[in-house]
Amino acid sequence: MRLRPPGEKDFRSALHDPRVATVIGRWLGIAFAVCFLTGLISHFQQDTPGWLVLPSRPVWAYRVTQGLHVVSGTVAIPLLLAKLWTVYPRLFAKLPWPPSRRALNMLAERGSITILVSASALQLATGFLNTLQWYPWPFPFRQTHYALAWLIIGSLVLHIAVKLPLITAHWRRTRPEPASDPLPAATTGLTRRALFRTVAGAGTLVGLTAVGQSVTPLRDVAVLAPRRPGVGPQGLPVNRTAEAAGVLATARSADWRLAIAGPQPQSFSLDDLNALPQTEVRLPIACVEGWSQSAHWAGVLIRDLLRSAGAPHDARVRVVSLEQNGFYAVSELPPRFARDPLTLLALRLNGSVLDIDHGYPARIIAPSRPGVLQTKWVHRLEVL
Ligand SMILES: Nc1nc2c(c(=O)[nH]1)N[C@H]1C(S)=C(S)[C@@H](COP(=O)(O)O)O[C@H]1N2
Ligand SMILES: [Mo]
Repeated sequence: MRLRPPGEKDFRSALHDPRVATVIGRWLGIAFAVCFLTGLISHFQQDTPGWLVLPSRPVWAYRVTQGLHVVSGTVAIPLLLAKLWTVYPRLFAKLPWPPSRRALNMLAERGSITILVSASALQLATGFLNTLQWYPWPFPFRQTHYALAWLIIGSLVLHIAVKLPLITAHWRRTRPEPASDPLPAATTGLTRRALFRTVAGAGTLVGLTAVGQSVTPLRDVAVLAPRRPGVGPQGLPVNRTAEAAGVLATARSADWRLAIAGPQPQSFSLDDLNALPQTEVRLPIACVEGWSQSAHWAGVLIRDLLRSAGAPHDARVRVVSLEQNGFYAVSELPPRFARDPLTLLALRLNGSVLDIDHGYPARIIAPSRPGVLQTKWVHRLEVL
């Protein structure tokens, strides 16, 4: 037997066909669309363009969108693997020789698919590692994730446009066509239906492990999650401990005061704050890394504190933590969140004084915002 490199026709499983690629491609398309849109929401929460007004109700909106983001991204991993397996024999299709217009088209198509596949693989892999709270790379995660997202969506739109004739031809289930191939397709192995079931099952399984980070009854299936609902001091997970943030001493110091820089600067001791009217809210922490959980918070309304400092109604506020140099040591409250009747400088959590790891003596809690903006160990509010 003469050895030769494989050609496209050597891959004879009936599952390497456009119908399978179309069906799995549809699922993948939905996962990518959900992931992209929810990702934009999260990005704009953290980097709000001037023209954008973000809603603060329902209070769980961000929790749901970010949960969907992480679930759709996780589910996309087995879907992408299945899709690549279905179509990889196309890699062995021979480019026509001598170079013709058709060969050029094929090359351009392969180029755009290379971008789509490599960007998607990088995006899903780094996103997944992020949900495991592992950042083993030197670049800033969110900005890179955002840029890759646009690259993926752009090349995906191009890919769909190029494949549109094939997609529409295989959108509906068709009777099997007589094989145009002289070699009949292999009839052993998985059927299409079995493949679809396997892929859907794998997607559901990994999806559930992601959902388990937010839905308490499912927390035991969150097998990969570093943080699970209900597990942590005061029944709430912790992302960064006081020790890791280097605030153990300053946060416990008897000299702690809250300073408000505004038209009439103010300074409050913890006793002063406790003596002010207290508000109770039930709001979730929704971490960008995928876990979320609701809790009872009590403390002083930010808008009352701002009023005491003579801040205007539409003031923006910079929130400063005792933490030095951490990524989340400073955050900003846009006017609509600063004056919200649910936005607190929280002093208590689930009925007792804040645990040091949850931000003692005082932290921000606001409705429908990413966890990264719920600043802990606050000691300064600046009216901007
Ligand atoms: N100062 C400061 N605040 C912070 C953080 C931090 O690292 N430093 N982490 C944030 C992140 S990423 C999340 S998800 C929430 C988690 O709050 P918790 O630890 O009280 O559950 O706190 C936020 N507040
Ligand atoms: Mo977070």
